[in-house]
Amino acid sequence: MRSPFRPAIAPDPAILDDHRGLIRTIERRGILRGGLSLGALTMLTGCDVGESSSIGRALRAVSAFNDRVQEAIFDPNKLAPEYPDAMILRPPRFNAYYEIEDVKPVDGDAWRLELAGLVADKRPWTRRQIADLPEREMTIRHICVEGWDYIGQWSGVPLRTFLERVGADLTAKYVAFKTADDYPSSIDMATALHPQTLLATKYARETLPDPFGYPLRLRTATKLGFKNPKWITAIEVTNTYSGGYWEDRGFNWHSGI
Ligand SMILES: Nc1nc2c(c(=O)[nH]1)N[C@H]1C(S)=C(S)[C@@H](COP(=O)(O)O)O[C@H]1N2
Ligand SMILES: [Mo]
Repeated sequence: MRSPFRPAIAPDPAILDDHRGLIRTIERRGILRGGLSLGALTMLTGCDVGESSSIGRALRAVSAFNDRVQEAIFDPNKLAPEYPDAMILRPPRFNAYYEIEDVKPVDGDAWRLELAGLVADKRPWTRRQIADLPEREMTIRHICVEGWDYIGQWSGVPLRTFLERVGADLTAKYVAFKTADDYPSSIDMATALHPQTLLATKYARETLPDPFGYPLRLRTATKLGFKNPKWITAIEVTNTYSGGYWEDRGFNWHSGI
């Protein structure tokens, strides 16, 4: 069954059709991680070297334009479709910027969720404290830009509930995340407050398995897979744009409906 839910504007498929293939290409060509501009990506995807910077500039402009359009059309009250339990994929499909064998499990007892930025109460949270918060469950479609998707069921505290609890400034522009595997990510406040945006601690009603973000990950029904950081260690509420792992490598920042 095809879902009617598809991101309104796909994240620059013309630039990058397979981000894992891209990483391999980047590694093969010996270009350092982190120092890659969209212009360099354009070169990797086969454009003439001489044109790369102007094309890069044009692509960046298109991407920034897409971000503005997507933000403007985002409907905070519109819910993404949910599905019956029978459709839940077990186990879920794994993805990261590295292979599943290289996942380093997080020690849940030592783990703390740090808070930063425009938040009144910055005391760190333990796993138990988070487990005591009200929980919501959602069975939604996970869509990866690589071109695959699956139905998954996640539960956890709505990010809105959590942000209210810690006295976050809900008029701030962004909510940014840090993770145990150095995969920064950030989302707009409207998405952070959407009812289908959770700090998930469970998959299919069981504690999240290590590869899928134990002990805490973001799960939002209105964004592409890469905007759902796993193994979250810190949350910052801010008015300063901070991008993200794939966002800094050319993916559309908004990447949602
Ligand atoms: N910390 C972290 N979160 C991450 C990633 C990652 O590499 N590191 N990959 C993203 C991508 S591209 C996808 S599609 C989803 C995959 O989530 P899943 O393994 O639960 O299906 O996680 C996202 N969150
Ligand atoms: Mo993805």
